Amino acid sequence: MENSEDEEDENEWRNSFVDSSTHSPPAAAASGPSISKTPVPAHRVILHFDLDCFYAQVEMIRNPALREVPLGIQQKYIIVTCNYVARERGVNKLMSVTDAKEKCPELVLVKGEDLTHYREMSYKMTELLMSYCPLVERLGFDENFMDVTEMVEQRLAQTVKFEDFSYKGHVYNHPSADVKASKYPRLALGSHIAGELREAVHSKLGLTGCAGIATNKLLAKLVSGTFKPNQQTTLLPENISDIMGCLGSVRKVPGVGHQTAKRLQALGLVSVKDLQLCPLNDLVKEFGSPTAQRLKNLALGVDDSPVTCTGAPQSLSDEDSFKKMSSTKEVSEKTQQLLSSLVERMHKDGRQPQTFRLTIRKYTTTNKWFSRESRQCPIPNHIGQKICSGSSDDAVMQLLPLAMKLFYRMVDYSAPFHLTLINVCFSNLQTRAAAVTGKGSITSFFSRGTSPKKSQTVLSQCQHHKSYT
Ligand code: DCP
Ligand code: MG
Ligand code: MG
Repeated sequence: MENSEDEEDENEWRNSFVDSSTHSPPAAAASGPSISKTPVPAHRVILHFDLDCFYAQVEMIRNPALREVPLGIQQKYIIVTCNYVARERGVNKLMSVTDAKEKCPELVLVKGEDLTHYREMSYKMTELLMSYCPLVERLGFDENFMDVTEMVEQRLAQTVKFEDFSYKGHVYNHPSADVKASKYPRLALGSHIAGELREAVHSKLGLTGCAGIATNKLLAKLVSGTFKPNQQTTLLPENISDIMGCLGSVRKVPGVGHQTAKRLQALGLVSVKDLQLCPLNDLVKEFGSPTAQRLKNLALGVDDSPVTCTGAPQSLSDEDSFKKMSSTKEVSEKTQQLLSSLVERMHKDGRQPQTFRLTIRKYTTTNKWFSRESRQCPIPNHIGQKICSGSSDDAVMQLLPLAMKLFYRMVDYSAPFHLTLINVCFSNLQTRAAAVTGKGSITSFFSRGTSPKKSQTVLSQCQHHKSYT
């Protein structure tokens, strides 16, 4: 929570659905079905995976003794997540440490401010899924969408008798034993693929998680948490209105964020039902046609947005927040510390960053969380090369004066100041191939340790799949 995830992860979350008031979504994600130019397959099978108590699982893998005890992962004064032993004893995600200790005095706490291990495991998970089918899209650190339509079609062609098997796992609002696979055979096959993938994730990475199986991303995400932990649920088309109706507030619809919910509330629309019943024209007046249509569709469980191959992050960043920082010495020390870990990650990534950005948050009583300011500058080639070649200490020492220059452009240090956050970010990341062709590339990220040939194949499949989006 305190350290930022890769920016791309943050953007993905917004781009995937509708609430993008501060980011412009890519054309494909922005377009509602009414203006979408390229058709999507009629019978998609989309999976959504969400790992169980993710940070806690990573810590339990690192130290198996923690499996037996109630475990909380602490960032500053908050328990960002806890294992299921702790949840049985009344501890919840995002509880304050004080409240959690009160509920469960025997709670064991592990600090979770350094995201290195979580990030590594997160990308291993995506990479593993991509080795089965390249159409994988990350959503945050512990979630992935996967479009398995083609895998399903291949299996469908080989399957003769559906009477012999049923759905794997739960079926939303049905006892699953009662539903025959011959009813929606594609979803039934999808449920088996999801089961196999969850098994692979468990045997290869030691992680458990939930999966949702449905005909689009929105529904797959909504249904995946129906039974937790370590279970999976399929949503049949006839139960779409049930699951949407259960949501209650519009805020529960993935992609309807705070800003959109506020604007909907101003129109008197609070529940999903209100949104379903609202005349489209009223929404068009407030949001414009594409967004209005998109909102209406989301409320009805309709989502044509494609699963978009994530590829490597577009930028790498790290940040820390604190109660008060008010001297340039502290700013310089903190920036140096953040740069050290960022430069190390950048080196492992292998690409050369072209741009450096410094972001700060100044303390204000009125607008505590939304007052970030940033400045950026190009990174001189000789520093970029130092990052790539692993001369990390040198690179940090040369980046620090650049960072401080950007800082002085935002803060008048001759007067008192009060910062609550510093973020350092590398963007415009270029591979050597990209430097030659002048194009951005995502080849290096997932292919570390694999042959270039293999990553090329996966990528060309990605591009092939993307072509229908
Ligand atoms: N996280 C965080 N700050 C937040 C929300 C989440 O640092 N405000 C981190 C900790 C979680 C991870 O992201 O482990 C994934 O978030 P989830 O909401 O998926 O929660 P968990 O995976 O921990 O639990 P669950 O089993 O309910 O999915
Ligand atoms: Mg999770
Ligand atoms: Mg999650």
